[in-house]
Amino acid sequence: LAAALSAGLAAAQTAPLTPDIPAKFDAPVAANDYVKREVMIPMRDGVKLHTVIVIPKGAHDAPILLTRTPYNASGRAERLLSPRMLDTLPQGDEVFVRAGYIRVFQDVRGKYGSEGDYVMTRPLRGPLNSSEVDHSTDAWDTIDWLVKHLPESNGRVGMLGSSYEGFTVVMALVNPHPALKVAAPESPMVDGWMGDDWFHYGAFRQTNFDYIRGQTAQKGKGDGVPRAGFDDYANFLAAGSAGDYARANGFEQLPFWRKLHEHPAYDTFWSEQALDRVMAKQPLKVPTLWLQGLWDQEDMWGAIHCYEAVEPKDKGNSMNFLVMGPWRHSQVNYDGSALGPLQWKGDTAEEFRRDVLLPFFNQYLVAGAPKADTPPVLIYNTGENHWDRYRHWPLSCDRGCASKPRPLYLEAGGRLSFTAPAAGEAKYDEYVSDPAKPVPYQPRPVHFADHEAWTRWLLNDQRFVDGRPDVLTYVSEPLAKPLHLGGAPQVNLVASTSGSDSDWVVKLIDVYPDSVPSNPAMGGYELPIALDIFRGRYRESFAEPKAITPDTPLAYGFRLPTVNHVFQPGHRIMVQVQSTLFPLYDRNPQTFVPNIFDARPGDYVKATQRVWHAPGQASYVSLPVVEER
Ligand code: PG9
Repeated sequence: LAAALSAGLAAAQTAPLTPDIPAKFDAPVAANDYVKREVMIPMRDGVKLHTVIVIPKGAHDAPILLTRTPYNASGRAERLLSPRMLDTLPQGDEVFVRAGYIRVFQDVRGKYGSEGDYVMTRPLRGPLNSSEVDHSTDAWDTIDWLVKHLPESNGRVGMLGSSYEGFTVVMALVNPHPALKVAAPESPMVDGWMGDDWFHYGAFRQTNFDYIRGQTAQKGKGDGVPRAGFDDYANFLAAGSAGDYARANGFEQLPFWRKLHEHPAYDTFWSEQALDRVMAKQPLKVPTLWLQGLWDQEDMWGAIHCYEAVEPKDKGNSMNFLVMGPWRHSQVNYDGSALGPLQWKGDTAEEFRRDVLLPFFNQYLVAGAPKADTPPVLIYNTGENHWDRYRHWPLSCDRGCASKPRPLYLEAGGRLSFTAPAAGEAKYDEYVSDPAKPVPYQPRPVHFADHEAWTRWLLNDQRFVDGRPDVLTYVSEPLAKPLHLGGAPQVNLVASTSGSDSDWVVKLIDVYPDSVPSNPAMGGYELPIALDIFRGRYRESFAEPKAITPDTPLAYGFRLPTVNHVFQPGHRIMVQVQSTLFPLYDRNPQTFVPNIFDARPGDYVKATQRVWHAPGQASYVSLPVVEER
């Protein structure tokens, strides 16, 4: 009997050579406080989009929060492996999880689990899109399906997302589905040529190479470009033009790179897909909270320009809302206690999500929710360290604002002054811009993959270049009283170059007092509050580049990013001018060539640059000064 028993036991045991990977493993889900459904939602052209739906267990009459992403819907709903919905969804979603929302992430067509063709920021149907589908129709079809297939929902949908995901929110606002009741495009990519991701005023951003390869070399997750050395300053200098870098790394195979290469100027390829122009043409039908960071190193253009484009049509001040936080790109969804050297009062991002975003969404999505106390404009005051609430924005502008901007003149001797330059002083300052020794945008070594460095470069202490012979520095006297800027500073540079093309970089800087006893590391800190680059060939027309007449003072006008900043007494205002910001921006060869992507080594020449400050040829930054009443 004993022998028979042990034989029986042996038969019940798992044989040593049983393959240890079963055909299928089902993780127990009974203990989860949520139900996850993965579905393929059919679009009007038959293409099915992979959609992850996370529903709180026992939900009924719950609102739906939708994000459409090129960044892997499954991954977006898997922060931690956990039976708790709060842990599995992203940090930014916590307030919505606590409020009982149904959360939906969807892969955009052609990426990750979705069928169809992927087109980078696919334009709306029209001259650039002859198909029957775009992100507006895909959002419509998705929302229609969700409200018909989720019995746990109350049939109301809100959309939210940052950057590319913000772009898909804006797209959903074009002919929106009636069940879309509220939206928050966060740092949406809106105009890729003027000032979001790809270019700034025509200067190409070379960080895009890693992004383009990572996103378009394959359907799923990809890699950046392999590099020979750690320092991308050296890597990109050795490569030559951006086009040379692309060729050496196989980018001709990637259609999106070919499109960029074929459209270096602001032709209809760009202007037709610029969403602020699209939004300007139609009244907003969905209450929308446009949102971005004040130091948004990726999408600085989109939210503020959409807000401004729509505002004239929002007569009742009831649809169009603006939030600008003291944040880097997408920081709204993470911890917002600090940025670079600056420490805020508490976690500004969490505070915003809890006290502003959630009540705003609840108002439109939850039956019986109270009306939220959402100011039309909520902007962090980065000099005084608090939120400001306004009815309108900007506070200071040439027409229709309570305050008018004041020109701050660049003067001889590196001075800045609110009075125009007088005759008799030196007429200009000059420097030599050498494309072989471009000014770095952050201290070397530059490593694009260093996420920390990338997220704070806009706040770097500019003393690391102040004093370089190819950087001009102008500085005011210490301020006797606070100076509040509320709006977008406007550059009016009168400059000449010995070359036939040139870039101009202008930085508006808050210089801390030499000694800051409470925070010694900030003594003398040169904090950029707004900076940008302008490609000189577009001086007369963004669509048609023209050679610059050498050695001739010409006016370059461009807008800097929006600020809400109070310069404190004892601080000084500084303006720096230079001609390169490398390797973030590709180098201008300083010789006019048809397409800078194809510049040859011989086209890169040193140029003598002059910034003029003579009567009638005054360079200035028009500051959106707020007259305190
Ligand atoms: N800034 C990123 C991006 C958006 C759209 C196009 C290309 C890049 C992003 O964070 O999604």
